[in-house]
This record gives sequence, C-alpha cells and structure tokens, in this order.
Amino acid sequence: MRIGIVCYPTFGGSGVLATELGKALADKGHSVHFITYQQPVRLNVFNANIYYHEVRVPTYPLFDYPPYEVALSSTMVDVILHHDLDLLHVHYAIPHASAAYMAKQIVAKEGKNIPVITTLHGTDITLVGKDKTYAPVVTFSINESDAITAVSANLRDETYRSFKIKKEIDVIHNFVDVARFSKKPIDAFRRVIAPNNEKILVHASNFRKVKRVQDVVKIFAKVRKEMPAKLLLVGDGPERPAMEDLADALGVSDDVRFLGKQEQMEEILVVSDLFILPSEYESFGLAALEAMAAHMPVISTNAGGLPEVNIHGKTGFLADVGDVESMSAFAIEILSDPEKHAQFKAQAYELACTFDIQNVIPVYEKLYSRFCTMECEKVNI
Ligand code: GMT
Repeated sequence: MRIGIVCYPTFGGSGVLATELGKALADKGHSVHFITYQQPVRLNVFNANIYYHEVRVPTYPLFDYPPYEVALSSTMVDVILHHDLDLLHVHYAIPHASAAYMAKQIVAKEGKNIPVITTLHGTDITLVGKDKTYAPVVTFSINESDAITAVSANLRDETYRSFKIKKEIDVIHNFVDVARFSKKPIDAFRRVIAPNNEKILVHASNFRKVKRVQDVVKIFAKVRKEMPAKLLLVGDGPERPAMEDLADALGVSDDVRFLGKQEQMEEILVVSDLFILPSEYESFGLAALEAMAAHMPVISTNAGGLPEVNIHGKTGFLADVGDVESMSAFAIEILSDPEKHAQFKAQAYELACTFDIQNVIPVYEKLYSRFCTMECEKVNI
C-alpha cells in the first residue's frame, strides 16, 4: 500500500510510535510517506520505501501565528495526489485529524477518495483536546475519520467519556521492537555511570508537569538513603530546573545525571536496573514498555493505561499518583533482593514480548486492508 503518516517529529511517544510503525511497514514493502515539519527523530535509517515530505510554513508579517494547519493540509493534498496514496494515518488528533479532514475534502473534488485513520495518543484527548478552545474541532474531526484507534483501553474509554464520539474506537496497543531493546549491555558504559556498581535508576520523558518528575527525584533520594545508587534522567522539558533544585535540596545531585534527549535509548536502558514513571496520567507509557523490553522492572503510578502495561507484582509495582512512600518502598524491595530483581527483570521482558512490533504491525495492516481497494491489494499487498 501507499501510506501517508502524519505525526509530530519530536521525541514524544506519539512521534516515536508513528515513526517506528512507518519504518516497519516500509520493511514489509509498503511505501510510506511521512508528512511533518521536521525529519522525525527516529527516522534515522535509509529505506527506499520511505519518503519524507516537509511541511513548510511560510511566514508573513501579518501572521502572529503562522497557519501550520493550512500548510499541513496543503502538503497532504500534494502528497496524496502526486503519490496516489491509498490512505492517511494521522497520529495525535490536534491538528492532524482536522488537517486530514480538510485534505480529504479537497482531494474528493479531484475525484480521489482518501481514507483517514486517526490514532489517539493521550494528551490530544486528556489534556489539550478537552480544552474548550479545541474540543468542537477535535470531536468533529475524530468523528469524520474513517477509523479511530486508541493506544489503550483506558484512552478509548476516556475519549468516549470526554467527547461525543459516534464511531467505534479500536484499541491497538503501542508496541516495541524487542530485538532492538534487548541487546547485550555494554559493560564499559555501566562502569562509567556506576563505577562502584551502584544501582542505576532511570526516568525518561519530556519533563512536563503531567510526568511528576519531582516525584522521580524524591523516590531516588529515598532509595539512595538505603543503598548506593545513581539516577539517569533522559529527556528535557520545562520541569528540569525544578528537578535540579530538588536534587540539590535533597542532597543527591552528585548522583543524578541529566543525559538530555537521547536517540539510542536502548543503550542506556540495557545497563540500568529500574525504571521510574510516576506520571499523573499516561494513556499507555511507551517509555515503560521500552524499558521492560530491555529487561527492566518498572515502578509507576496506576494512572490511565499504565496498568495495561505494567503488571503489579509481576513486571514491577504500581501505586497511587503522588504516593512517593510506596513507590520508594517498592523500588527498595526490588533492588535490595537480587533474586527478586532477576525474577522481575525476566517477567518484565516476557510481558514486553507480547507487545512486540512483529505482533502489532499485522493488526495495523488488517485495519488498513479494510480501506484497501482491489487495485491496491493487487499491486501492493
Ligand atoms: O507523554 C507525552 O507527553 C508525550 C505524548 C505524545 O503524544 O507524544 O505521549 C502520549 O503518547 C504515547 C504514545 O502513544 C503514550 O505512550 C503516552 O502515555 C502518552 N502520554 C500521555 O498520555 C501523557
């Protein structure tokens, strides 16, 4: 098939998922056209089946706010018509679903039908989308999509609760390339981070309020009191200064390393011992799944879709949002018992395997095939 993928090109989970999906589809012989304003961060491979179309937003002195959505729709129209796309798969509703709706109407005038699939990722529904400034357009464009998917059952239910959605929402869980994340650890890297074989705790996110990153530092400080340990913080975002201040105040800043945004997450994860994700909400928690694929147990909250990924007492532990005490106690329990740690590592990996990319790509292909004409079936799949 010839598939257009629209996503945010940044380190956020939705962009990562969309890019990995596109790469996997291209490996299976589909032509994949990424439409976005920058080369997606995980689009770091050459594949003759992958095309990248940059959305350019010309500025003009009149525009205090350059009209990205208009530029995006126009680019979609151009790519749909020139590459005769079979469908558009947009990730994150705002503004991708409404831009796709506009593009769909425009190409219809040229006699071209383009099915639009919208995948909801989380904050497009639970935070930004709910805002009444956006809600009418979000509701309309989700309803106008030919198919809607959500990355967890929790997000599907949240969407039904928050918007008047008249269509069925399919749940297709996020996935991970287990082979990539379960590589052999590079011992030299571990020795640099933890020269005295300290335990390594990791958190990765965009350091926004919803991630409750101060709780990561508080949990680490409690663990640090009980055993030698290091904390690796991957990513960047608005809460970083507050985290630095807190690490200072709690006297642990010497054991906390900010690594910034990282493309080779797997190299960090495979040398580490425990992943911490104390978010206020996660529709899914892709970062936790990637950690589990690297044999890491996860300590997280039980918010949103996290219980669909992290199983309490099996792949890690869950606690209520803000319950730093319990999350610290669970972290100490796992890290101070090598046998238990090994058991949780194995169980985390085993569960991650059920979300392996090889299992989930066919589910998307099956969804696409609902919209595939006889002609595209003959030519492409
Ligand atoms: O977590 C973020 O703030 C980034 C956001 C995104 O859209 O890039 O992540 C959301 O989508 C991910 C991929 O589907 C999910 O794994 C994250 O749980 C979800 N984040 C939230 O719901 C807060």
